[in-house]
Amino acid sequence: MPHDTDSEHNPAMKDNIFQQPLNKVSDFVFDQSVVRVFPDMIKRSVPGYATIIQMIGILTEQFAQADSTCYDLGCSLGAASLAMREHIHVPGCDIIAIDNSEPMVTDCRENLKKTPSQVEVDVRCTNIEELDIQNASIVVLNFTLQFIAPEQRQNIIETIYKGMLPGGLLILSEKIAFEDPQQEKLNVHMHHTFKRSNGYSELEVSQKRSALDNVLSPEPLKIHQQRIISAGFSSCDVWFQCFNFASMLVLK
Ligand code: GEK
Repeated sequence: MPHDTDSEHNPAMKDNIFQQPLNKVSDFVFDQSVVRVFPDMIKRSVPGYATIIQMIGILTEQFAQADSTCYDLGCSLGAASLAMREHIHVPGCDIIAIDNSEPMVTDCRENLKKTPSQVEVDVRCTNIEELDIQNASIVVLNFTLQFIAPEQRQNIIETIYKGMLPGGLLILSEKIAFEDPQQEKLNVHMHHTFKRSNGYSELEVSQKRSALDNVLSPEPLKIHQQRIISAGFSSCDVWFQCFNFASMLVLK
């Protein structure tokens, strides 16, 4: 009898990482146990994630330039790369996908192999703090910059700006903070309510929050916009927001 023991590549694997009470909650890492449940985790944790991925595809049709490269920085399992790949219809346009988690990169490569495409995707295991960007028509930072220490973020945004072609698009999606404490409290509460409505228990929500405390630093939209404009980009605005999750379209 065929028996499916290969749960590692089963996209339907449920995230129960924080289900049991832990004596000590360690800092969150993108290891094999996270990779295994990642599609379920991100769908149940980030409001609007599927919409954002779909729109990355739609935006790619508009912004991918012939003989250029599209970058997916912090690519995880390659959802944004897959969306871009499906919508690149210009000649000579390829994709570079980068993540510094080895298990993510391994499974990302497997995912990309599942569907044939003429568009080449080069998946690299690298730290985006050591970024080399060249000839880019599109750069995607889909919930990745939030994991970089705030003091390193300006440098990364400047490196991206320098490597982008005129008319290029940066898609920056982030968990955000609010300057108004009332808004901060309400939006964090609504996000947690969203997670509870997706089946996470109060314990799971609170243990995950502790695990991310030292690892994920949300900033207010104003800080992102100032950083982007001071790097040289000509325009930046929010095209999607749900509670404390937002995505910006940034034009060179
Ligand atoms: C998606 N964009 O599905 N260098 C490279 N990668 C990094 C670094 C770094 N310094 N720090 C973190 N990462 C994806 C979702 S998830 C978002 C992005 C989330 C990687 C990390 O290994 C992980 O795969 C990804 O950034 C963040 O559209 O889990 O909330």
